[in-house]
Amino acid sequence: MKSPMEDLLDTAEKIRSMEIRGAALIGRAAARALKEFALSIEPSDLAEFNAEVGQAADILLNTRPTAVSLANAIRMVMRRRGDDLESARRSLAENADDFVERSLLAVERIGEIGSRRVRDGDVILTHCNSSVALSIIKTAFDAGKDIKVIATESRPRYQGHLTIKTLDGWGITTELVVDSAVRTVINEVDEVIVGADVITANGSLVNKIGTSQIALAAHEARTSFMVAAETYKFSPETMMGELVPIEMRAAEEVYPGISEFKHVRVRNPAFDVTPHQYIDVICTEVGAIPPEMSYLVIKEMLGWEMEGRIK
Ligand code: RUB
Repeated sequence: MKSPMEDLLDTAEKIRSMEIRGAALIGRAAARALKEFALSIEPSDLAEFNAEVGQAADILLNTRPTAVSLANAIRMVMRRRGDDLESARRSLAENADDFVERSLLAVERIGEIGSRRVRDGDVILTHCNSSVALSIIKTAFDAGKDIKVIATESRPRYQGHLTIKTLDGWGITTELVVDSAVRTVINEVDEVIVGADVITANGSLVNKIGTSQIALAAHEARTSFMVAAETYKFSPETMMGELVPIEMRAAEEVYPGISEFKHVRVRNPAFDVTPHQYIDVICTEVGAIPPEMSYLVIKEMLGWEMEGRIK
C-alpha cells in the first residue's frame, strides 16, 4: 500500500510527464488528488492538516508552470476551510467534488454555446487536443450539422493524433495536416476552434505552441478564430500585472539524440501567446464573450480570488 504522499507524487509525476495533460484534465486530476490526500492523512490537529495539505498543493502546482487551471483548481479546493480538523477535511473534499462537477458541466455548456456558431457545411480547423474545443465540434455534429475538421499534428508531442482518434471514433470526417500547412489550407476553413491554457486579463490567449501562427493566418484570411475556455482558465494573476510563465520542455521531445551535437541546442517552448486582436470570440460556460470582456470574467467569476491580494 502506498502512503498518501506517494499517491500524490504519482499524480504529480503523471501531470509533469504529460500522461495526464490538457488544462481541464490537469485541473480535475489535481482536485481529485488533493481530496484523496486530505481524506487519507492522519494529522494530529488542524495546523498539521493545513501544513500537510499546503505542501501537497505546492507539489501539484509546480508540475506544469503555465496552466492556470491548476492554480485556480487548487485554490478553489483549498478555500473556506473549517475551524476544526474534521470539518476542514470535509470542506476540502466537498470543494474538490464541486470543482470537478462544475468543470464537467462547463465543458457541456461551452459545447452548446460554441456549437451555435458552427453552420451546416462548415470546415473547422483545430490545433493540439482540447477537450473543450472538441465538445463544440461534437455538439455541432450531434445536432446534425455536416462538418469537416482539419486537425494539425501539433509537434513535438503530436497531440493532434489524440484529436484525430477521437474525431474518427465519433465518425467526423477529418483531415490531418502538418503544422506548417495551416496557411496553405486556411482559405478552406470557416472557423478555427482551439482550447486555452490561460486567458489573460486583456483577453489574450496562452495555448499550445503554434496557436498564434494559426491566429495570424486566420486573421489574414478573415477566418473566424474561436477559443473554448472555462472561466477557471482565466488568470487573476494577470490582473495584478503578472506575466504568464511559458513552460520550456525537454530538448529530446523535439530531437531525440540532440546531445550528440556540440554546437546545437533545442528551444522547446510548450505554449505561445495569441494577442486578443486576433480572437473573435471566447466561448465560456457563462456565454460567448469578446476577449475584451475577460477582465470582467476574472472580476465576477473569480472575484473571491482577489481577496487578500490587493495590499
Ligand atoms: C494542451 C493544450 C490544450 C489546452 C486546452 O497542452 O494546449 O489546447 O490545454 O485543453 P498540453 P482542454 O498537451 O501540453 O497539456 O480544453 O482539454 O482543457
